[in-house]
Amino acid sequence: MVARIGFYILGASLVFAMMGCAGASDDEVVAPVVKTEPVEVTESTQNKTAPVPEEIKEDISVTPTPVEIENLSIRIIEKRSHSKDAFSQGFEFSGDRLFESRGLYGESGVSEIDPSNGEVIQWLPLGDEFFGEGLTVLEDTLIQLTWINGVAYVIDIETFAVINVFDYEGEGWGLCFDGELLYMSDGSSRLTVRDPDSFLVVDEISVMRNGVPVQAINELECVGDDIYANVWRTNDILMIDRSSGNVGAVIDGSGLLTAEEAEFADVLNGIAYIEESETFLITGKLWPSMFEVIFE
Ligand SMILES: [Ca+2]
Repeated sequence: MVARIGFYILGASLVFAMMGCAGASDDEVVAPVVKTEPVEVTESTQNKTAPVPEEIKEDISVTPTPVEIENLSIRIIEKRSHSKDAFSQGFEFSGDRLFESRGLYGESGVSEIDPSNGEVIQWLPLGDEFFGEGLTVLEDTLIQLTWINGVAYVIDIETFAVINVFDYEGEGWGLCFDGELLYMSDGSSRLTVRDPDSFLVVDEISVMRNGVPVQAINELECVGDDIYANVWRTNDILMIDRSSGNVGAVIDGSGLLTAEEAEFADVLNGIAYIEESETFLITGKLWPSMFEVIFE
C-alpha cells in the first residue's frame, strides 16, 4: 500500500508538473483528489453537440452498401459493484488488471480498479481544466485522451507516472489498440487510425450502419478484427468491422440497471474485453454497477 501511495504521489506530481500547475507543491498532493465542490452533471458538462464536420456530411453521399446486421442481446454472467462517482470514459483490461478513465472537469483521471468489486487500487488525477476521455492499454503504458484539450497522456502502467504527451487535432472520445494500430473516435462517425509511436493519423474509417454513417461513436474496444463501440446517448453497442467500418452487429444494452440504480446514472459507456473467458465487462457513466456479459 505504501508503494501504491508512493506511485500515486510520483504520478500526481508529474502530472501537475507537466500541466504547468505551478503552486501545487508536493505537500499538497497527498491523497486522492479531495472533492470539496462536486461537479454537477449538467447539460453543459456533458454537452458534446459539436457541429457535424464537413467530411462527415460528405459521408451521406456515399452509396449505401447493404450489410447483414445481427441483432444481439446481453446475457449477464455476473453483476458487480462500480463506483457511482466514476464518469466512465474508457474501460480496458491488461491481463487481469482493469483500468478506467474518468471524465468531467475537476473529476477526471485514470484509475486501476479491482474487477471483482470496483474498488480503486491506483488513482492519477488530471488537472481541473482537463476532461478525461477514452483510454487504452499499449504494451506497458496506458494512453488517455482528453475531450477538447487536444492532448493524450501516456502513463506508465505500473507507476502511473506520465511519461509522454501526444498532441492531436479535434475532439477525443474513445480509443483502442489492436496490437498494431490505435483507433480513435471523436464524436462523429469517423474513426482515425493512428500510429502508436507518433499518434499521427495514418488512415480513417467511416462507421456505417446499413450504409448510413453512425454519429457519436464513443468508447471503443478492439477485439480481433472488430471494434466494439458505445454510441453516445443510446443503449446500443456496435460491433464494427475495422477494415470496412461496416456495423456487423448491434447489441441491445438497455435495461441493465434497476429503476433505482438508473435514477442518478448517466449513459451506457465502457466496454472491456476479458480475453481469458471471452466475455465483456461493461458499465456506464456514474453507474453503481458493472456487468460481466456475453453478447448472444
Ligand atoms: Ca474499452
